[in-house]
Order: sequence, then structure tokens, then C-alpha cells
Amino acid sequence: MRNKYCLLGSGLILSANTMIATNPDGAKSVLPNVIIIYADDLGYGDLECYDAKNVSTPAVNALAQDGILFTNAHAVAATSTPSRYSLLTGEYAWRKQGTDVAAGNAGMIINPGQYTLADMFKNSGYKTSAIGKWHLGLGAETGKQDWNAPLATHPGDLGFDYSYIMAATADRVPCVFIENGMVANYDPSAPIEVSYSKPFPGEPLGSTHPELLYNLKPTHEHDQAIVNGISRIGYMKGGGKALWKDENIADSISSHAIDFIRRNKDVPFFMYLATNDVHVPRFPHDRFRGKSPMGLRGDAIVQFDWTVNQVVNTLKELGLYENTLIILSSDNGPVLDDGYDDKAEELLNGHSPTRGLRGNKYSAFEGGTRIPFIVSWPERIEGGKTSEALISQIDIFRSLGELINSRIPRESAPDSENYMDALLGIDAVGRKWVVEQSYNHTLSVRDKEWKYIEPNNGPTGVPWVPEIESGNSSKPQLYRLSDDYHEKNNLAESHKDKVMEFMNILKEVREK
Ligand code: NG6
Ligand code: CA
Repeated sequence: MRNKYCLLGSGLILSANTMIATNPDGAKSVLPNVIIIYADDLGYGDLECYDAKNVSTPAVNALAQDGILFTNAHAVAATSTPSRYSLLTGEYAWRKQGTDVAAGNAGMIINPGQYTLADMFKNSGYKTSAIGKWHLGLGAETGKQDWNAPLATHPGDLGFDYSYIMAATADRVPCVFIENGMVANYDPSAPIEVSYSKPFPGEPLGSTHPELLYNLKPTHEHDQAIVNGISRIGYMKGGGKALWKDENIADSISSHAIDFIRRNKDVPFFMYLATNDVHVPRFPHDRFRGKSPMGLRGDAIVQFDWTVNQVVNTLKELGLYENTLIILSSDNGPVLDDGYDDKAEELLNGHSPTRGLRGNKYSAFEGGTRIPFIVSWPERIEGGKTSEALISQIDIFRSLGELINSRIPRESAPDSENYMDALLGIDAVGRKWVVEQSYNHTLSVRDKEWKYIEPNNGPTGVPWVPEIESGNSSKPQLYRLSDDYHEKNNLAESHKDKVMEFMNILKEVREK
């Protein structure tokens, strides 16, 4: 299989069924391995290579040095579930109902009949995995899962050969890892029950037993089931030995990622590696405590960097680093107080998680969706570059499809376009415009110079964290980002033509 990006060396044989290139002595592939390292709530300014203060991230910095650091990259949404949905399906989440922040007992949101990013890699002969945060629902129906038996549907039905995942978020029950659709380390002596509507009699809650919250206390909500001295969203019973300890989550995720790489070192693999860092409850392992002066949130960034280092070192040790394409990014912008008293705000000491952008996670302002984005592939990318190309995570699907020369069914990944040249630093421009979705489905569209936020009736603060500017306004908003980085000066009145142009783009995209 010869294409623009992957060239076969001499003496290589193609195995007929899989299109995998193998050489006669070993089984080494020329198709690159692909790893998406997807951080959670990591802001545009949270990494040292993006000017973070008070925290050092040597592993990520080195990855950027070996690759390209993008300064105008965008998640599809300002929250997790819709961004992940869009990344894995190539469809804007706002097209599909039920794609907002999912409960831990949500039924599977991606329909097994949809063609996913993992299907694409699998059908091209890759071994595929999803490791870490899932947050896209499991099982056939919301609230009907039996967590004590194999789940009816799980990432295995979406093209992932292997999965080791958290059902939703660390602040939502069930607080267990799920391996290939079955609770990992299942403890038959402690059957698991989960509810998002009513507590289980006799089970202590954060609201009724605050004295049991020996690890972290909530600031708002998050006062239901208690696991590991931290109260969560949702009710849960049982779990026993299968319950996670928050301080070990990064270790569990990285060790399973490393095992997957080792098991598949001789074939091309695709790994969707979604870290729990730096989502709440932030509770990094002891060995990262105090590594930044910013408390738990800063230490969680250090822990994230450690995870990246683990993966990169494993690739290097196995001789795979040169021919592995790594995309490192985040699902949405940063947030400080997201429900736990971890002093994230008080300890910033001059650090700006958004790198000075207006708004945070949830917001229609840039802080909601502009995210770090690094692409490295030493064999093909000359490192150390920065790119201002306008890119969106919606295009990862078809760009990677182009990279591996994969045919994608016509009706699949409907919003995704091929921008592989931009991702490899060949094209410095990227998209003409990107569409962004805030927590309440307000859409924004921006090009290199301007950003338009459509009018809506939502409140000016995010309802559950009112200090965060939602970006909502009953009036159209238009900012000239090229000289108004902070989105302060609404020019909609004086630039009606530009507003009209963006309204038309949104109309066309909606009607597509
Ligand atoms: C919010 C939670 C927040 C976080 C978020 C999802 C409340 C008040 N807040 O609803 O703590 O869990 O959902 O974050 O419940 S995300 O990064 O997965 O989208
Ligand atoms: Ca998130």
C-alpha cells in the first residue's frame, strides 16, 4: 500500500488480508503506529511548552521538540462527551441528541452501527485500544446495566480490540475500571449496584456523612456516594476490591497502555489513550505531591507529563518511537473549581491555565475549546516547529484515514475533512473556519481573524459555576481575535457583513 505518507522500504511484503507491511525476518510495519493522548480539562496554557508557569512538563516539551506544536487548535466542544463523540465518529456532537456530559450509567452513545475511528484502524489491519477515560456510555440502555456481568455493549463493539476504561469521569460512579466490557478485578463478595436517581439504604453519602471524606471535600454537588474518602456524583453500592483508588488511576492507565504497546510491538497499533488527569477529583499519587507550587491541580499536570514519559520511553525502548505518530491534546479547556476543594484557584501563583484566553471549560469563549495540540512522528516530521494552522479535532478521523490509505464509508465521519498536510506541518493554513460548541449548544464559528458567537438566552455565568463566563449573550458577538485575543470588544454592530457571513456558514453546516 503506497500512498503519500507511508512508503514501503525494499524487501517488504504485504500480507494479503490485512494490508500490513511485514518484512521477511521480523514483522515490522511501515505503517505508523498511532497514539492519541487525550488529556482531560488540560488548558491551552497548562503545559510548559505553552508558557505554563509553576509547572514543568519535560516529557511533553520533548514531544513538542520532536514534532509540531499547534497554537490554533480546537476541540469540538467545551465539555468531554461531545468532544469525544466527535473525535471518534467524525460527526459534530450537536447533530445527535444525548451527547452531552454523560452519567456513569448512560447507555452506549455511539451506536455500534456507526463507523468509528477505531473501526477504520481495525479494518486497515491495526490492533486497536481505548485506555482510560471513556465517558461515552456503556451497555444497551441507560440505567439498565448489570455491572456484575459482561456488559451487552462496550468499546469492543465500536472497533476497539482491547479496552480498559473508566465508565465516565472520576467524579461519577461506578468507580471501577472496565476491561473488555467486564469490571476489572471484579469482587464477587461485593456486587455492584449503580443509580443516578436514588440512594441505596444504609450507604453513607457525602451529604450525610461528611466526616468520612478524608481525602477531598466537595465545594458544590459531588456529595453522593463515597469512595476512597471522596464523595461523587451518583449512588453506588459494592465494588469491594475492584474500587479504584484515585491516587493510583494514572498508574493503572499508564501500565495498561504500556502493556498494550508491548503486546502489539510487531504489528501496527492504534491507541486512544485518554487520561483522567487533570479532571476532578484531582488526587495524584504521593510521588507527585508538592512537585508544583500549585497544589493538586499542578501536581496532576506533573502526573500527566509522567504518563506521557512512560509511553514515550516504552516506544523508544522497543524501537517504535520513530515510526509512531502521536497526537497529544485535550477534550476541552481548563477549569479551576469544578466541584472539589483542592485550592486550584488560590494556588495559581500567576499561572494562567487558558494562557490568558477568556472563558474556561463549558464556555463559548476561546478558553472553552482552544486546547494544546502536539503532533510528533520523528520518521516523517522534522521537529521543533510551531504551526498557526487553524485545526479542529473533527478532522482527526479523515486525516488519519488519508494517512493509512483507508476507505471510509461515504455516510460516515460526515463532518470530518482531511487536513493531514496541516497536521504534518506541510500546510501552514489549515481550515478556513472551525465550529465550536459550548455547554448549552451555543455554536461559535471562527476563522483565522474573527470569531462569531451566536445569540442565545442562556445565563452569562455557567449555571453550576457562575464565576465562569458562559459566553452567552442575547446579542450576536463578533470579536477580531487577531487584535482582540481576550474577546473584549464586540464588533457585531459595525461589521454586519462578517456576522452575516458566519451566520451563513452555521446555517449551511446545520443543514448539511
Ligand atoms: C459537570 C460537573 C463537573 C464535571 C463535568 C464534566 C456538576 C455540578 N459538575 O456537570 O464536576 O464532572 O460535569 O466534565 O455536576 S467533563 O470534562 O467530563 O465534561
Ligand atoms: Ca473534560
